[in-house]
Parts: sequence; structure tokens; C-alpha cells
Amino acid sequence: MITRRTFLGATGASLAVGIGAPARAADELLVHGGAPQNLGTPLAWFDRLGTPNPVFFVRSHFGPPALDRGRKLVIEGAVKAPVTLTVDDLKAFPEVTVTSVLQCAGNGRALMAPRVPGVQWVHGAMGQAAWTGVRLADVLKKAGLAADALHARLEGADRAPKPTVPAFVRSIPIARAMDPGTLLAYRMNGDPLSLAHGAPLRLVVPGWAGDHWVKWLTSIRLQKEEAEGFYMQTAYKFPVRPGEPGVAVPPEGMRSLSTFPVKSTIARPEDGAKIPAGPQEVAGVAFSGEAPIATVEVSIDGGKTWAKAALEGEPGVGRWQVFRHRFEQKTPGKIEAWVRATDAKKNTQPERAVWNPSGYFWNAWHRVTWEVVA
Ligand SMILES: Nc1nc2c(c(=O)[nH]1)N[C@H]1C(S)=C(S)[C@@H](COP(=O)(O)O)O[C@H]1N2
Ligand SMILES: [Mo]
Repeated sequence: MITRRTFLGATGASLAVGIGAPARAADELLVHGGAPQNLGTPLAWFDRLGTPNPVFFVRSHFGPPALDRGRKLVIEGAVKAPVTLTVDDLKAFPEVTVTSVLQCAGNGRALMAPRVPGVQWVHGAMGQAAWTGVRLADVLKKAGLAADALHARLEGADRAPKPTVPAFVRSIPIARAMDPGTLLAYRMNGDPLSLAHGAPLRLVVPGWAGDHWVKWLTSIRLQKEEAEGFYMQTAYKFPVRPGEPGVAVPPEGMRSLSTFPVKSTIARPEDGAKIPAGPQEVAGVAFSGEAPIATVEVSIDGGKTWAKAALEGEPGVGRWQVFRHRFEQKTPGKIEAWVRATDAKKNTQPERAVWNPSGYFWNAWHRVTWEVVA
């Protein structure tokens, strides 16, 4: 029997980004199906800048391969000289730490109307961590890019349960591979990366959906074309233009996923909470894969008026900030709070999410109701 705890590996004290010691046991993670185990982070944890490793969501298509901290990563294809590296070999490159949101494209899928098949994530397929590793650009420069190195094809050591199931292979365009934020990461919140999160090496692609953050990396192949196969050519597509909810979209009306849209999530109060009359606080996180957050607004009167919330943490593309809105409520009764964020490129959240057949990128205004009691 593998318990959740041994599966994740022992985690020491979490450093950086204001995480604080995990206050609760990892056993509280929300289980979304059995094999592989997909685990969501409870909403209440989204009241802080960093998500502790023991409660960080886990998602994989086939489950992890065996742990091999000495596993080799090969940089191959359209390069001047292929390079084979282990985590130890990466010490030759400058070490960098980037604080960034990891969010599954399917986060919020359960909230799509009409419903769509897939892991029924509600809010918990996201988290923010301090990722430490080396810039992929530095490693690619060492290999030397050939002229037709236009895409980086990414492959991990995990294998599908049956040979008829396609391997999880993704690619990112060369500009994103060379972006200084894109990392080969071996630490998460200061601890060695756990097996669940991709040990020994995973990709970190700030601002881009989780499917690009390939875990257990074994090969990065530079090539002229996007990666072949199901997970690049068929899956992870989003409608170019919003369509009718519930209506299928033809392949030519779809584009590959990249950055996730602006979003905000209320951690507190919990839906259905009873809170004594007096000071009230709505708190949560807001982020965008396109630009830093500019404003977060909260309405407690059904959208008639919106108040600007206070923001904590450093703004950044693909980085979340904590928002807080405080007000007094002297009389008992129900309160419904709505939240919406706007980023520095003026992208703002829609009242209703764009329905799409795979249920990606749900980012409607989050609403929470609680009761103020005497
Ligand atoms: N090798 C490999 N990498 C993978 C996956 C996978 O199935 N295999 N799943 C991806 C998806 S869809 C997501 S959302 C993230 C989840 O990362 P986490 O488990 O560290 O939260 O890993 C990505 N990397
Ligand atoms: Mo995902």
C-alpha cells in the first residue's frame, strides 16, 4: 500500500513565497479518481502566496514511472551537438528560482454547463510554488540550435498502461523554450522535486497551462514541426471563437492551448459558512498567464457596485497575488460575494466561461455565499 504521504516523498519545511508550515495533513487532498490518482487542493489553501508541497494538486495521465534521481535527459534533434544531462550535470549552469502558478487546463471543468467528460476538477487543480532549476535556454544554447529548431518536443519516462494508448508527448514553440522563465526544475518550494511532481526533472513554463509542464523528462527534441500524436494534434485544443454551449467544434475551429486566461478564486469565506456580524473578509488569489494582475474587484450587491480589493505579493505574468476585501456587516443575513480580476493587458474575466468540448480554462466570476449571524 502506498499512502499519499510516502507517494509524495518526505517533504521538509517549505521555504520562500510566504508558505508557512503546512497546518493540516496531506490526507485532506480531494481524490479525483483511482488510477492514476488525481488529487485536488482544497479551496481553503488559496488564501496565501505559496501552496505547500503536501497539499499541492497532482495530475498525470498514466501515473508516475519508477523514481530514478539519476535519470538522463537527452537534448537531441535539430542541435549542433546532442547533450545528455543528469540533475548533477545541471550544476554547471546558473541556478534560478521562479515563483509561478501551475494550473491544469481542466481546472473548473466540473463547473462547465452543459457538463463535459474528463477529470471533474472544481477549483483545486492549481497551485503556486517557487520552482528552482536552470534555464532551458542555457542548456539549449550549449547544445547549439540548428536553423530548423522551431519546436521543442517534450517526453517523460511515464508510459501508457497499454501500447495502444498514445504516449504523453507535448511540444512548445522555440520562443517559449528560449524564454528566460522556462526552467528545467529540480526543486519545488525548496525541497527536491517529489516523484508525484516530476522528479528528477520537470519543465516549468510560467503562464502556460499545466500540460506543457512535462514531468519525469527524458528527451527534449528540437524539430521543425509541432510534436506529432494525440496529445498535441487532437487533445488540448480550445475554440478560436466562442460557440454555442454544448455544440461540438470542428478541428479547423480549434487552436492549441498555451497561456491560461485571467482568473480569480475566493478561498474565504467558505461557501455556506456562518460568520458573526461585524468585520467580514473576502480573500483569495488572482492571476493571468497573459500579464500581471492589475485589479481585483469584489461585489456584494449582485454586480451593481464593485470595490477594489487590496493585493499582496509581487505582480508577474503567470504569478498569483492574494487579494483581500474587508467590510463591516452589522446585521444578520445572507451575503453573496462575486470576484473578478483584470490584468495589465486589460483582459478581464467573463461573467460566464467560454464553453468548450474539453472543459478547459473555466474562468467565470467566482461566487460564494455565506450567512452573517447575530
Ligand atoms: N510526463 C508527464 N508530464 C505531465 C503529465 C503527464 O501525464 N505525464 N501531466 C501534465 C498535466 S496535464 C498537468 S496539469 C501537470 C500537473 O502537474 P502536477 O502533478 O505537478 O501538479 O503535469 C503535466 N505533466
Ligand atoms: Mo492538466
